[in-house]
Amino acid sequence: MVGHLDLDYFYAQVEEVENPDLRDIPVVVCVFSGRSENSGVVSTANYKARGFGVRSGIPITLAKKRLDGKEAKFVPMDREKYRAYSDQVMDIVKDRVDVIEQTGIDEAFFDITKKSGGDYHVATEMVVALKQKIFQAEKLSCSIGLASSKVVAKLASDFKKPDGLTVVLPNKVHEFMYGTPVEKLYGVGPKSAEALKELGILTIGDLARADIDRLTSVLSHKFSIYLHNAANGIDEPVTSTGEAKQLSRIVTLKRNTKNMEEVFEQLGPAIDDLHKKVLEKGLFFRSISAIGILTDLSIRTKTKTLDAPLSNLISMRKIVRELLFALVQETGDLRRAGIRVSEFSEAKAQSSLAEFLG
Ligand code: DGT
Ligand code: CA
Repeated sequence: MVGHLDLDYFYAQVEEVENPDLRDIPVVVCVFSGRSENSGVVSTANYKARGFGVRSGIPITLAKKRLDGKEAKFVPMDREKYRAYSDQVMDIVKDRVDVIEQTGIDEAFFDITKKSGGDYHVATEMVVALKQKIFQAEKLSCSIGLASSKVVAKLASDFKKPDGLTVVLPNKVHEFMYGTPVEKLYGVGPKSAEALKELGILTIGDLARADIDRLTSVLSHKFSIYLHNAANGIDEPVTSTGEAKQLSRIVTLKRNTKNMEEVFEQLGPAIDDLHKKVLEKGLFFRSISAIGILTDLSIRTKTKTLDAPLSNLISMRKIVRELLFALVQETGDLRRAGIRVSEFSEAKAQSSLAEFLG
């Protein structure tokens, strides 16, 4: 019982969450190269903007042309911010599945065979609840595919977007996959699609029925076997990508400022929240950072590495305060501020170390 979760128009959706006025207009997340005012490419866009032909990878100038005369918003990409949302979503998923394998900032496979008892009805209900939880906690929608293997789940999550849920029962796998163009299959890039086309293989069904020897005439043996299995809905199991290596929280300040007290006060709830998370997970951390995002959206951090792992709130607040103090000495006004902890160790191992140290 495998799921694939993909957050919808992720970067643009985060921008909508932070500024709900954007929900009704085209939103374009841009990677400005800085060479001239509009040079750079589109990272992603919301569905309103996609309706006007705005896509990932097109030049910003072209996107502006396509949205000419429309009330649209062009925002600079802010990966640190998207990372914080992603961490929070993945945390929610982790708590509700057996194993999670994160494959990108906005997507992950998960296995819920044990938690659902292998029953598709139960699993479907669990996935519905998961989508609701993510929406309630982060205001983000996602699309999920549920199936018997990763390749099928991945195709299923892509089947209905945004806010989709597609369940492919084991006896429907062939029907679901066979008519789909082969380039939609996980792992098939434009080059291999071209090679397969030479053999007359256009759909996943063609690939599933093809002789492996024919495939090895244009592709490597290993890849041929992978593809043939994948086309038949067979894939590797979900392998854990492990616990998060860092946890962070970022807040947007009420106004741009470098006043230390003002920033620290607004950061307070985020520190409390992060501390709660650290406790829940039973973790200790050795590295702690204050993050400042300036008005030009550049990011500055100050990090402290501790001699001994820590998890207590008072120390956390004190250190963040020190780091923040050092940070604002070197910057202009901050627009957003945050905190990050990393280099985790588990509480249990640490308590014995603490005992040892007396
Ligand atoms: P969707 O189709 O609703 O899942 O839309 P996205 O925007 O989530 O698209 P996806 O899942 O392919 O990519 C996840 C994020 O990765 C996306 O929000 C922005 C970023 N991204 C995707 N393609 C590009 C690209 O060509 N350039 C850059 N800079 N970023 C990209
Ligand atoms: Ca996505």
